[in-house]
Amino acid sequence: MVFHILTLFPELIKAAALTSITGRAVRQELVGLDIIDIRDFSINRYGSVDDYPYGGGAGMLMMCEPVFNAVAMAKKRVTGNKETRVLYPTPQGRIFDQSMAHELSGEEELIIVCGHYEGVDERVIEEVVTDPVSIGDYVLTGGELPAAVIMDAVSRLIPGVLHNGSSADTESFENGLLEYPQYTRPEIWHGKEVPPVLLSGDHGKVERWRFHESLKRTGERRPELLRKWLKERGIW
Ligand code: 4GS
Repeated sequence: MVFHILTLFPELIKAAALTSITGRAVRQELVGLDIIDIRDFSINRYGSVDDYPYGGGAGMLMMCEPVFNAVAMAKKRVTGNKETRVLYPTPQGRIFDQSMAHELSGEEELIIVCGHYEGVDERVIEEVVTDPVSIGDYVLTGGELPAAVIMDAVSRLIPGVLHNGSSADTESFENGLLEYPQYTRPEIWHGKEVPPVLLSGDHGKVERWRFHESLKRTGERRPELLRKWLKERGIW
């Protein structure tokens, strides 16, 4: 997987993507990271990439031409002549979730355009963006953190990125349920005991307990997820 990230804040993308497991994946070349600084595509001598919105109002908008030319550069760097999806983080996009992470992990390369300020001129969005995507219903300062979220969630689904083989698919959402609680040493901490079943050595019993805890948690904390899970199995 190669991510082409278009941004005015390359340092923010580097800090997020080159740390921890995603950083190791980049160093091992399981994931490619191509950061394109939109400022390099300014079309005036002042190096500006933003301008005032027509019709007035607060803040600045990113101009068409630098964004368009930065996307053209990213497309030139895509290996072969593939149709590459161009993601644009925005609260107006499709809500990003684990199933979308799986869908995107099947792509060979992805381009993510990070808007900053109040956003990007609508005309260039219409022309280049294939997938407006939202990481949730709140307003951020830029698309860099959403891009980092998407890269993180997608990268850990790429074979070899997680060393402990199966850990990606036992976690929350992979089975449509929240994850069961987990414990490590010591056996008693602040007077609280680790659930004895986990010390029993009976794997079948442990599995059943974890499944029961997953169902209980999902019902308590995310009842809509539990309903969906039950419906998919014809139980609701
Ligand atoms: C989100 C979000 C977001 C919106 C970017 C205002 C700068 C900002 N992007 N999910 N302009 N939530 N974007 O808040 O994806």
